[in-house]
Amino acid sequence: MKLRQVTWFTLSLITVSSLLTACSSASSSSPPATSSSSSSTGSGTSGTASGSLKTGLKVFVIPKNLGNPYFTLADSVKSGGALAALNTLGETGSETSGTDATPASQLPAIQAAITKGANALIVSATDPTALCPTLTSAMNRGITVVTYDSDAPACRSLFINQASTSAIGTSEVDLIAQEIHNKGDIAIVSATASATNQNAWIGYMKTELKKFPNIHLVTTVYGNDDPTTATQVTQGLLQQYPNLAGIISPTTVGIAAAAAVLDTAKYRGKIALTGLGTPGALKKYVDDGTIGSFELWNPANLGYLAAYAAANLASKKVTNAAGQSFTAGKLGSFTIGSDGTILLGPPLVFTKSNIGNFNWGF
Ligand code: RAM
Repeated sequence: MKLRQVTWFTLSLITVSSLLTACSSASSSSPPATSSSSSSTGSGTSGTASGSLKTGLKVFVIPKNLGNPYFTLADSVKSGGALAALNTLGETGSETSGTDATPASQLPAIQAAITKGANALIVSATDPTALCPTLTSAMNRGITVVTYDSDAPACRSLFINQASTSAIGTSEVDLIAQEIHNKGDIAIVSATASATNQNAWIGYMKTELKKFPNIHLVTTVYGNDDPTTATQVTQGLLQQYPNLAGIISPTTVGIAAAAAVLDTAKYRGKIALTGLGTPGALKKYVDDGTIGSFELWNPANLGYLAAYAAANLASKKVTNAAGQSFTAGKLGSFTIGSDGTILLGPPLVFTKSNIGNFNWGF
């Protein structure tokens, strides 16, 4: 194992152990009594532990799509995600989007939120080019726009980044390289071709692959964050590239679909699989050897942090200038970095030895 890998794994394992307590308390905390979609008659100011943030803000959480378990974790009250944080802060939070991870599906939800009098939008961008005209006009009307998970850099104030973009891309390649002993053809099963986060990670994967002259990326296919499509494109890969040694799927929907396809005697242990997935969905594949290791951050913490960032920004407690800090409840203090980006922290690496400690995700 190379030194950089050792450092990455060590960091991740440290993170695993230090977050164990936080993860379990997040999932066991009971939701507040306030309804996540209750109506509000206007914003006020609270003098609570959150500081003098405005309360009653209408905050719309707009994931790439509804029905994606990753975003259910990031957003919901039950998981301790964005809506839980908004409830705690006394805001009026609701989650809305389309059912497909496309701008055609997501844009009407953004427009409807603006029409309903949104004070703040928390958006995972399906396609920055398609979304920016609407998000820019929202900002011009004084609406706070924060992105999380997938950025739209030209039309938001803050981006809540789940983990270092370069480290995700680099480590995904390092994980598959380890599995296939630095040799063979690999493919990527991505989400959508227009998603900022997927493309940024893939960009860093391609850079990292230059260090592995005997590994060849044969293609990238797109499952569109849809289980059926992800299954079909994975099956297509196996037919088209019978000598495939490994697959990287940096999407929770994609890796779960690919794992189900590879979980047969024909492929298990012969075609390596890694990517970004939830431990709840992938534990059985790690246990039976279909997956050696994969990564993810805690999606609920990502949504929770995005909610605190949006509330602080909408309350004018921070701007998007670098160097300012704010407290995000149980997660502690965060500082705004360059380009208006706030970093959640290093992701976790899940293997057979630790996956039993995590049950979130489905
Ligand atoms: C999918 C989405 C999301 C990504 C995760 C890892 O659910 O594509 O944007 O961050 O996977």
